[in-house]
Amino acid sequence: MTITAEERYMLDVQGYIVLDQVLNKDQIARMQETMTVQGIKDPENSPSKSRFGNFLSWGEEWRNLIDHPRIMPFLHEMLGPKFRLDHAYGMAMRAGGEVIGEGLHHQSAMFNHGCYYLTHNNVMHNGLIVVSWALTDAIPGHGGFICIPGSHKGQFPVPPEWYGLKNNPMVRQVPMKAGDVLIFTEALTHGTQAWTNTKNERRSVLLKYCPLYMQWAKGVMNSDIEGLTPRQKLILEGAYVWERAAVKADEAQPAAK
Ligand SMILES: O=C(O)CCC(=O)C(=O)O
Repeated sequence: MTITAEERYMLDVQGYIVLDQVLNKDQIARMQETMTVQGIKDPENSPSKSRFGNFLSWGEEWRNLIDHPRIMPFLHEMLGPKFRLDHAYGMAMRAGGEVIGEGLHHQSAMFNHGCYYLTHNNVMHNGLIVVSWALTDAIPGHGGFICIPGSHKGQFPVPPEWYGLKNNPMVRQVPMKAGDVLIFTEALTHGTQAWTNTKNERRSVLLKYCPLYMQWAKGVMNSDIEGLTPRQKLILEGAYVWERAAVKADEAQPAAK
């Protein structure tokens, strides 16, 4: 299975795409419940402190985010058939929090630190991509993920007055419903806007993938987790090229309950 021409065009032009309703209501409710049981509630109010990890050991539903059938064609398209999960974290934010660094990061034309987006011969090449699963709605005005659409291809530096969030006409908040998935290239100028919804937290889970030869994070992720499938274990391997196996796209996962 491949992505459609429309999906490819959107990704290339915007640097991101939102896939509607990939998780169903029951899955979201169960995942919310797990988060609460794991103590992820009333998060501290700053983007760095509101992050949480280790959720791949929270059960099958969480492990299956790694190679969910809806995202597999995007991983193949954006990273090629040999890719790896580099790091992952969740975000739980309450209204009234601060946003560190005014919320935007990554400049135009970055090719250092593994953060890049290129196309060559009709193929996309990315240093790092993000698959962000929304477990709560982020409606317009409520904050959450923001970006300058198309900036992953920018060649001129972002003007300093447009590298922050105040009165920035270039920045868009990307609205999402619980169950939607946002996929973006890390080369996009993007960030987090303070959460303003007082009724519920922002809950998102972000999985970040690299091509086979690259490692972004300091360490390799723990793959010693009970229940991981052989394909999931392969995706969790460290960076290397020689004799690395391709990640098969056509293996089914157990059907969602
Ligand atoms: O989803 C967000 O709030 C932005 C996350 C982010 O900045 C990142 O993935 O680098």
